[in-house]
Amino acid sequence: MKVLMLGDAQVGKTTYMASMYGFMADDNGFNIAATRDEDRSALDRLARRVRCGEYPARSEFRSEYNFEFRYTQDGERYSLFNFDWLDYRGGALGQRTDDPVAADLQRYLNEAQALIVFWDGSRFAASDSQIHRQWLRIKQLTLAYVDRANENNPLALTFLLTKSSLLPDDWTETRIGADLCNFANILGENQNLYGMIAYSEINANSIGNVYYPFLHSMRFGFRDELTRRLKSCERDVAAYKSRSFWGDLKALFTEDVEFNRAQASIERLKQLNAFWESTLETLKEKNKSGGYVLF
Ligand SMILES: Nc1nc2c(ncn2[C@@H]2O[C@H](COP(=O)(O)OP(=O)(O)O)[C@@H](O)[C@H]2O)c(=O)[nH]1
Ligand SMILES: [Mg+2]
Repeated sequence: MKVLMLGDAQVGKTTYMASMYGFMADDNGFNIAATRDEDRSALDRLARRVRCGEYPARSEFRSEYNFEFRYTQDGERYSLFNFDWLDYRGGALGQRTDDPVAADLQRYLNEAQALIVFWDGSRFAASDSQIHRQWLRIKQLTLAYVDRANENNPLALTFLLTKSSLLPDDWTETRIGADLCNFANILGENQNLYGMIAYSEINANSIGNVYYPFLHSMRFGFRDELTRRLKSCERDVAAYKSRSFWGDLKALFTEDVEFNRAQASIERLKQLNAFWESTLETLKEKNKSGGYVLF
């Protein structure tokens, strides 16, 4: 699966990703690991620095990462699936649609199962027309993504308001803020789109609200992978059950390793699904306590 971060240069995408990685790379419960060695050391360093309040240097890292999503309990790791995390540099946002970078973005918008739209919390007050154009462009790209949502392909969308310490109290009454709320209301009518508006402040004292946007972004990737695995195990069990009488008779006297393995896998997957469902439940509970709202 693919998760796409989209936002203008300097809105805080890399900072968010580093902080999210620092939080999620804890090898316990649901967690992630960078699959490439060079990414792992770079991200560890980046996460450590961000935790100390040091922000990433401009264009220090490349824009595509691959992570493994897994579950760890009592030191035992269960690998779930790999996913791409795309840090889409905002510089390309202003480019023309026939530009190769813009075409690349279009491809990402067509493939992602989760989109995180970054908006700088300090940019609500500004009446700058360039910022307004940027917002219109963001909306246009968001619509191109949302358009793909359907019954068989539900999508997750997050508007992440970064640098929330700089977010004006009356942001919902600003021109862009009011438009964002209105936009979310309209998008919320789409039953196949799962939306979130989240606020985040990352500095030396705060790792930011990084967990819930991440969880929200993973929901359909997880669901699809689990369904795929369960179906595969169930096919194995069905194949076992439909085999010949002689095969069954033989199985009575010998231990059928494969059958037992398939049954155990199904149990394990069901258990993981239950853990995941209860994790997603926490997303609903905290809905009203600040940090984010779902739409
Ligand atoms: N106050 C505050 N500043 C932030 C935060 N995140 C990023 N910044 C500032 O924004 C700059 C750009 O962040 P960066 O993550 O590199 O943005 P990117 O270009 O979207 O990847 C940083 O150098 C920080 O000065 C945040 O959560 N709070
Ligand atoms: Mg960056």
